Amino acid sequence: MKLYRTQHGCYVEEGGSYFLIPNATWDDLVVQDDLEAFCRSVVQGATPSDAPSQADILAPIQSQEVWAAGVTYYRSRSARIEESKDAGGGDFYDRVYSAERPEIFFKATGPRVVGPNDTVHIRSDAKWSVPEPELTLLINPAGKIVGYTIGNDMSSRDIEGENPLYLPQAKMYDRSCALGPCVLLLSQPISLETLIQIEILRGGKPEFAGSVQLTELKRDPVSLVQYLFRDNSFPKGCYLMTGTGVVPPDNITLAKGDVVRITIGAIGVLSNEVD
Ligand code: DO4
Ligand code: MG
Repeated sequence: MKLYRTQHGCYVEEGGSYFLIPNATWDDLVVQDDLEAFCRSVVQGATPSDAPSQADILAPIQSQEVWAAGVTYYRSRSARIEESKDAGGGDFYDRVYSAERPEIFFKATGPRVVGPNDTVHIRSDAKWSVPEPELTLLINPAGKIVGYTIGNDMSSRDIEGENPLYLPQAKMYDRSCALGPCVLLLSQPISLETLIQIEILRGGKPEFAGSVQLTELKRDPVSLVQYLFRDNSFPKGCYLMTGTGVVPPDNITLAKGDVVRITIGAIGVLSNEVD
């Protein structure tokens, strides 16, 4: 089952049919004790609605905060060591990769997040910007993972590489985060065979393509959530991005007009133009 937030309300998709959920905001859904059971009750005996149009699909977020885990894949560890070596920051990334405590940082509020029909943004003071394709967890207020979406953790690598203390500026700015197109509701963990694929298209042609399988994720999503919820409460639930395992080669930087397409088979495709 998938959940969509649109201009005309929230929909459950089940077996290719769409069901409008009457009088429910996105926040109302995320705070359900058992969201999957609630959505099943919406579908049972209901008449399907027309499918929402692609143009009406919004980012699946309202009051939720977005947090992100970092250096959870070996590829991310190596790329950060390399980008920060002149600044003497490399050792931190190696240590956090194997430490018990993960790197978790605040990424975005709802208004800074874009959905599939909006543009992601490159900071005006950045010279080296990349997308980060990340499996993203939807977590309810009780700390349970209730679903999965696709995330793009837009990052300014030159700013982050200059000094690790600049991380918040490299990561958090308007339209630095894309989520969507929907949330896949799953009460069991998503398959480790899940493949995360990314393409950067320039003038319609592939400029970069890469992929990673979830088996490469060093941290268990449940343990990342437990760290996030230590002494932290989320009355409207939250999102946690689980880190990137794909980093483009160092000569690639995003440019205005590029299109970033991220695919996770069981969820869908998150496509955003860059501006
Ligand atoms: O430590 C810097 C950011 C790491 C990150 O965003 C990632 O690994 O995905
Ligand atoms: Mg990231």
